[in-house]
Amino acid sequence: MRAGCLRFIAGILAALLISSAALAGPDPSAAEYRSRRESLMKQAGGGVILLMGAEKRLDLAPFRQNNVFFYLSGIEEPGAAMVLLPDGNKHLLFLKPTPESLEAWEGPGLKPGPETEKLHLFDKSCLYSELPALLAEIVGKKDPIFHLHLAPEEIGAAITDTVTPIFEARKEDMLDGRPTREENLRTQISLMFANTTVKDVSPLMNGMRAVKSASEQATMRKAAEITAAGWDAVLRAAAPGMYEYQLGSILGHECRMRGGQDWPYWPIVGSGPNSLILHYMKNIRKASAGEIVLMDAACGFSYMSCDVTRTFPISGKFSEEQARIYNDLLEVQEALVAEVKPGISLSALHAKSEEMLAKKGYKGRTRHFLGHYIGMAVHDPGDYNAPLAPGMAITIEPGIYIQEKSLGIRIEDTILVTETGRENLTAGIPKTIKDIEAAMARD
Ligand SMILES: [Mn+2]
Repeated sequence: MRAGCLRFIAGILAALLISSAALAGPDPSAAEYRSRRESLMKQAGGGVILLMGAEKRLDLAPFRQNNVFFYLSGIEEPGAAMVLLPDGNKHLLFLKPTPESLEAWEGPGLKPGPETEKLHLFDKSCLYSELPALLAEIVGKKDPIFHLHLAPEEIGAAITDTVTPIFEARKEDMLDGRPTREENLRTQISLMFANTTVKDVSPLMNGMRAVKSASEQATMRKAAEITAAGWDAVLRAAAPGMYEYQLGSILGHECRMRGGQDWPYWPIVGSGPNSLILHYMKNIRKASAGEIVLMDAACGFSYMSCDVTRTFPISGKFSEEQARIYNDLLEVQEALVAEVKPGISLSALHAKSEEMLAKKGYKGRTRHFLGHYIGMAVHDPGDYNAPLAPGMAITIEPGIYIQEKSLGIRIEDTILVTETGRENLTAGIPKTIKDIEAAMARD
């Protein structure tokens, strides 16, 4: 195996390789993953791109690939790495096959070889243990520019917004001080190769992920569709005396029954005073008659997220006061959704939201920004001041929070920006008082 990989690298250096255009894989999505890698290489403009997949999990839960590695390969295998060589357009995959002693427990896993290369449209696959020696071969005689992904990897429900401050605090802790996995890789590469320039591909990756391809849009629609089925079950089942976790569990069950495997974020199910806690995730309280439930919960599908909030009366009927405030918010939310189109920014939409809510008497009652980008991560990275473009996806989620009334209301939809305006992916989930009450009245 080692000799084969080294010979392959020698071939690259001599520029004697066959064109990759002749390759054809049996998995149609493999071609899209390959073209994403090619696009990244083009944007990087030379040098070696080295990207690490997620490591084997420490718990007994199914493996989940990090978003960037999945975006570029579709491969779900612990401990994989890829090396992309823009000069010559060569894609190398490195794998840590399951040891034979563990195959009976974990299954065979993905092994290096022609089958894997054909399936995933890589030019060569090798053992991960060969990677350091191969890098030395590649870099030894060439311009040592390395492109690494230096932003912390996102896995599952992890989002950069929340992960970054956790890692910062860890670095500042005198009893800890650990660098991130990415910073550590940068250090290791700098120790292995003298005079190395390291560049960060995170901004390029963020830019690519921001605009959803047709297949990504279809996956987001699917996530929204199963989310809607879950919400239908939640609204039918909701009744006084239910625990918050039971409402979340119903949504989760309906999603799993339809092939959604992971939460894009843990459900937030706040009844009564808990409706005021923006990221309340304990979900342990019993909802009592007359109370509002703010439920921010949705399904993921195949590494794409959905994000929905609905606020409903646990008894099935809004009180007069709840209805008045709810309708004020709904009017603003619907007006803002109608404003979504290419050219406008999330910041501009947020300013409009604050202005409209202030006019209705809710100045100081909003607690958060209007929305965020969404995609593989529920909060996809992106610039809130940049104009929206077709193919981008965002949430619109204004909220009103009145502490002294123990009342929090938020209404949130996942919106795809189109050429001419928007497609509200979650429009099918009841949102008007009439529709919510009708959905809750059914058996
Ligand atoms: Mn959201």
